[in-house]
Amino acid sequence: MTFRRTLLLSILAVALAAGCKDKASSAGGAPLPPGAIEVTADENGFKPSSVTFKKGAPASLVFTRTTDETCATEVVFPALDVKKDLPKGTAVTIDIPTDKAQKLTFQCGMGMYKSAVVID
Ligand SMILES: [Cu+2]
Repeated sequence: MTFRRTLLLSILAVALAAGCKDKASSAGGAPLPPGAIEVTADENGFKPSSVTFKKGAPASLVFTRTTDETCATEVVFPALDVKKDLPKGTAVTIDIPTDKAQKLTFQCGMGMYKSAVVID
């Protein structure tokens, strides 16, 4: 009884560890395209709250929402007329135009969390 229980627990532990490893490699293992910057949406808003891209270079933001405790379930770029849902745990890529120097903002659906994208 005790032995079987120990065995079961160790099998479970191995399975969990393997599961974690798989998750980490699929999430962190995918290489970001050139010019991509990761942005996290959590209970404090967007992180980083300000990013800078070089004019003329490829640029994109890869958003991942990490919690349900946030209003940032979508991201809005008013100047680009872009609005995208941010499903929890799913990377959402938004291409940033860098043809001219400018400052863009992105924000949550209600405009509470605001962040800046500077192209220069
Ligand atoms: Cu909000």
